[in-house]
This record gives sequence, C-alpha cells and structure tokens, in this order.
Amino acid sequence: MAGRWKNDLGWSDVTPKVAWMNRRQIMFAAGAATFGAIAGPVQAKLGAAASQYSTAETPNTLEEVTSFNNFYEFGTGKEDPKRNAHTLTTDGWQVEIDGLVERPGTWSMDDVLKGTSLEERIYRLRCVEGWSMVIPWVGFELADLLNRAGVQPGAKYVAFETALRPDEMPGTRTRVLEWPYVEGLRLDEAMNPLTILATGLYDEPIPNQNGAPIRLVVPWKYGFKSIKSIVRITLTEDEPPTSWNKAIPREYGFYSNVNPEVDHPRWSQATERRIGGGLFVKRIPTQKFNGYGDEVAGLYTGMDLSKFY
Ligand SMILES: Nc1nc2c(c(=O)[nH]1)N[C@H]1C(S)=C(S)[C@@H](COP(=O)(O)O)O[C@H]1N2
Ligand SMILES: [Mo]
Repeated sequence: MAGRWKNDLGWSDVTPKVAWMNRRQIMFAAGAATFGAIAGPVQAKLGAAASQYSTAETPNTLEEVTSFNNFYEFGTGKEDPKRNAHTLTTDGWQVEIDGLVERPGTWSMDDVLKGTSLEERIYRLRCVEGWSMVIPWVGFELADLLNRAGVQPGAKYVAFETALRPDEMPGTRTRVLEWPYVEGLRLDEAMNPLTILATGLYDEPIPNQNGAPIRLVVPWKYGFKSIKSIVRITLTEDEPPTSWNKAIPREYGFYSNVNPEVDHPRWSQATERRIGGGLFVKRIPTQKFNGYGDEVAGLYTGMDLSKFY
C-alpha cells in the first residue's frame, strides 16, 4: 500500500523513516545545547534528496500533522477529521479534468501518477486562523498534471472540487458550508513550481484527514486554499467561486496570500502559533507570502495586495 502511489525513488526510499519520525524527539531529548550536534547529521541526510523548495525547519510530528486538522466535511472541531475521516473510501478514486483542456477525461490515481516523479516537499502551512505547521508532503507539481492534460490558450484559472459523499462525510450533512468544497487559482499561480498536488506525507500515503488520496498544497496562501480530496479540476476563463469567499465574502478573498500586514477583519495576522513545541510554544512573526516571496511575489506586481485579502 505504501508503495502504491509512489513510482520513483525519492528521499524517502533511501532514508530510514525513523530519521523523520524522531527528529523532534531527538532534539528535545538532546536539549538546546547539543541541538547543532544532533541536528547536523540528520539535516545532512535530509539534504541529500530534499527539494530546493523545502524548508530546513523542523517538521511537525506525524501525530501533530494528523490530529489537528481543518476538514469541515468531517466536522468543524480540530480533532473531528482524525476521528471521522476513516469512513472515506479512496479505492478506485477518480479525478475529472475538464474545461479548457486539450484532453478532458477521467483519470484514475494510477493515471495521475504515471510518468510523474514524486518528491518530498517540506512546506510551512499557515492557516488563516493564526496557527501554522511544517509538513513534509510527498507530491508532484500541479503544472506537470496540467501539462499532461494540455492547457488550452483561453484558460486563465483552475477550479478544484472536493468529493461530496454525505454518507461518508458527516459534516456535509450539515450546512456549515455550501458543498462541495470548491477552490481556485489563477493559471500562473497553478503553474508555479511551488504549487503541488500531495499524495503522501511522512513517506506514507496521505491520511484521510489530510485530504486523501490527492490534495492541493499552495504554501504561500492561507491554508483554506489547499483543497483536500480532489475529484475535479476544471480549466476556466473566468475566476471560479471559492467556498470561504462564498460563505463570508468580507473576510475571505480569492487570492488569500499570507500577509502579516493585512489583518483579518476580526484578528491580527502579524503573528502565528506554531503547533507543537510543548513548553516552548510561543507566537512567531508571520512572513509575507508565508516566506515564499522570492518565488511568488512577481506573480502580483502591480496588484494592491492590501485589497486582495
Ligand atoms: N475540502 C476541504 N479542504 C480543506 C479544508 C476543508 O474544510 N475542506 N480546510 C482547509 C483549511 S482551513 C486548512 S488550514 C487546511 C488544513 O490542512 P491539514 O489539515 O492537512 O493541515 O486544509 C484546507 N483544505
Ligand atoms: Mo485554515
């Protein structure tokens, strides 16, 4: 099963998983004084195949990444997805790719992964609510899939849709959001090399609560843009509707780039709480574009970012 959605040798094939799983524990056990001595070799090992886009920050533990989630299809509590998402059946998953593409059609997960090479991407994830994590995703660039489908010249946006299965997703039997969950990106944002589709994390198929079997990860935008459990990708000419913008348009825009200088109408975005860390937990400054400005700031030249929350 672990190998099913992998088709290439990556860092995870050549490095024991224990190096990942225990990194935080090792550092806490060792204490701050020996941090460098312990982190050094582990870091070097990771560096062997880590993506140029990966952060060197310590990833959150698998436990943290899989037990504190937002996935309203399974409930609005942070622990609801972990408790409820086991009911999602991901066997035989299909993704429809349609709209302004040369080759519209239905793709199995095997089709999606055929010909791509999966890689490890360690990204910061900043939720609009003011918390953050560092997550070691396994995935591939969205651009790779879009190029295989063939983007037509008229396409300007990419729309995404999550599965809607009321019998498997208890949250969708309530009206907390309009279902299915939908999201969207401008085509150039979608084609940016930082934008990935993740099928794994911590060298395992992605757990249901994190958006199995395939979810978007757009690390410079607030977490709600990173839509989970995708069943449809549609290339469009017009800006597509997005779930949180439809729900509360005054508070959530289409762009939603992480920006410490633009507060949410109800709270500051200047700082964030990094999940984990036990006794040492404290708020840290939020970075513009979540620290990915070198790669993506150029996408927004000429735009007044304060007007595009
Ligand atoms: N379909 C769907 N995708 C979703 C959500 C959701 O409720 N439904 N929540 C979003 C929010 S608000 C965040 S912060 C991230 C959380 O991803 P994680 O649980 O894997 O950390 O998923 C995003 N994707
Ligand atoms: Mo979020």
